[in-house]
Amino acid sequence: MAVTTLRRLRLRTAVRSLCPHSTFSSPTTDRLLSIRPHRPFLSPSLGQCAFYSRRLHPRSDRDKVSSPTIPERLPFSKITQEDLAFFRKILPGRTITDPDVLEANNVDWLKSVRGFSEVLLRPQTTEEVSQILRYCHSRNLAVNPQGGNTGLVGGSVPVYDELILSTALMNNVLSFDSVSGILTCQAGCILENLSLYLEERDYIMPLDLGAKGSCHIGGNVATNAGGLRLLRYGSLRGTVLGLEVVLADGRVLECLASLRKDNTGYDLKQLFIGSEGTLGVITAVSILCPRKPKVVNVAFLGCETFEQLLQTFQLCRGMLGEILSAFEFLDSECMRLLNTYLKLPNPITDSPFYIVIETAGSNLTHDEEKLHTFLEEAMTSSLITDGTVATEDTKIKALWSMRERVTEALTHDGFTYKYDISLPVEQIYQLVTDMREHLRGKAKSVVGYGHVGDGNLHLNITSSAKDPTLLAAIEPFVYEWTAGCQGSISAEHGLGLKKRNYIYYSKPRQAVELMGNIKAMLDPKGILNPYKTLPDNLN
Ligand code: FAD
Ligand code: 2HG
Ligand code: ZN
Repeated sequence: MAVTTLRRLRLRTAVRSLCPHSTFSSPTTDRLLSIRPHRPFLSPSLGQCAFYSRRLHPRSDRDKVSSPTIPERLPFSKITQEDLAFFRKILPGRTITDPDVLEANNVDWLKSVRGFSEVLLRPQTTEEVSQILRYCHSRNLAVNPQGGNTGLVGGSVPVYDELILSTALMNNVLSFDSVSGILTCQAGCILENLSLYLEERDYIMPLDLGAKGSCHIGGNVATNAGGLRLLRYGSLRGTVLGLEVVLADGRVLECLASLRKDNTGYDLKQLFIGSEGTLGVITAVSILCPRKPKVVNVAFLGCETFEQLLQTFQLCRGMLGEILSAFEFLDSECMRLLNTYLKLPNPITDSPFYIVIETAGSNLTHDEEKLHTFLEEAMTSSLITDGTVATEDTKIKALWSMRERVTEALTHDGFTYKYDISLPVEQIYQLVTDMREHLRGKAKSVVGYGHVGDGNLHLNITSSAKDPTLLAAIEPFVYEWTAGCQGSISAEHGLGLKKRNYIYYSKPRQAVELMGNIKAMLDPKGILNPYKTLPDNLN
């Protein structure tokens, strides 16, 4: 029986290489721009209902959050004609005030929050960013740094009338060393463009994510984005070697070292990685890139239980070892949404869980043999029930779409409540099961997917429209559950506007206070991305 099933696996591989997945759409560079969901915008006051409609009940010191509401507009200056004249002088043709153009910059990717900025600044150089911030600092004007605006926690758009400082025109590669693999580029380079640039030179970016067609490397660093390759290449905290950052008062902090090792004092760049635009504007990044693997295989597998999925992960780590580059999962609810809204057919038989395994190595025979031995073992032990393997680029992309496009499919299902949770890996799906039971049909869909290899669950819950009653049932349940397992309430997306008041579920008060001290030291007037990341009382 196991042999038959395995033969089917092999057969599927062969069939895939003969007939392309014509029904799959392959990713394009502008895909993200064309899939913006169409749902009504929320004003900040309405947004309040969405994200802050209830107070948390303090149970311990950690839980004593300040008022979970959007704070009043802080006393920043309002932009004047003189201010505009200054910006137009330093950024001729790149100081945008046309409300139609500004619309896309005022609304987040999820169309869940919107700001009311009247000015978009598009600098091209670090010197221009420095001039902008020096001026804003002296005038007490608030600034919202923005990259590709694909952030999922409401951090990328203004809350009120903060000026939007976009890195869209800061998109040059500054240098690439083909011996060390160190790339230095401006912050506004689109991740996918960098990947293409590197692939031509036999290298790849150490990170990859579904938003690659729009997100900027500066935005990735500012959110410390994880993504699909973290299992293999680690976090940006390890691969980013240097940063150039413009501080709130316009000073340029040049920490753009391109060294693998550098223990001279505090590692200041780490402060800016994951700081979500609240401590400085990242203007350039130096990053260590891995060699492009010669052979890539992707397996899409079906599994009956999450327990078996975890056992498959264990087996996979042991048997694939150094060639394993990703281990991702989605549940059958995700598959239903992919089928329904994106018309992506299931490439294998229906299963409660699906796994995407990627191997990346240098020897075709060695890698394929390893993968097939692993698959044979997984099938013989009945850990997986069905599967298909892709070896060609277009088919690999098609299989990856099944995982990467879940976020997009969800936007068609209704209003989405998103949770990005880090947990001990053996507990990650229990939260989905418990949440389903807890909500007892109150939600339209409750789906689980994510980065198993990193212990990172994406729990997404939809309803046909924004639903405060549903929200009240989800929160603080989800945060208490997570804190109960010593998990993190934000594994990789950051806190932004939406999650900042829940920080105490994952960080002790003392640590949050220290964060406030650092913010006050680097940005004493609080002009950089106000109302984000830190809780209300520290903003
Ligand atoms: P933006 O959204 O523009 O900004 C995000 C934050 O960074 C904001 O707070 C902003 O102020 C700040 N910022 C941006 N640029 C700078 C800068 N130069 N200097 C200082 N601050 C700056 N995230 C993951 O971790 N893993 C995933 O797998 C993943 N997949 C995604 C898939 C989809 C379809 C989408 C829509 C999002 C996904 N994300 C994922 C969310 C992720 O945070 C972003 O996609 C990405 O890292 C943000 O980059 P951006 O350029 O769009 O930044
Ligand atoms: C992913 O891993 C992203 O696909 C997005 O981090 C997750 O939309 C989400 O919740
Ligand atoms: Zn993710």
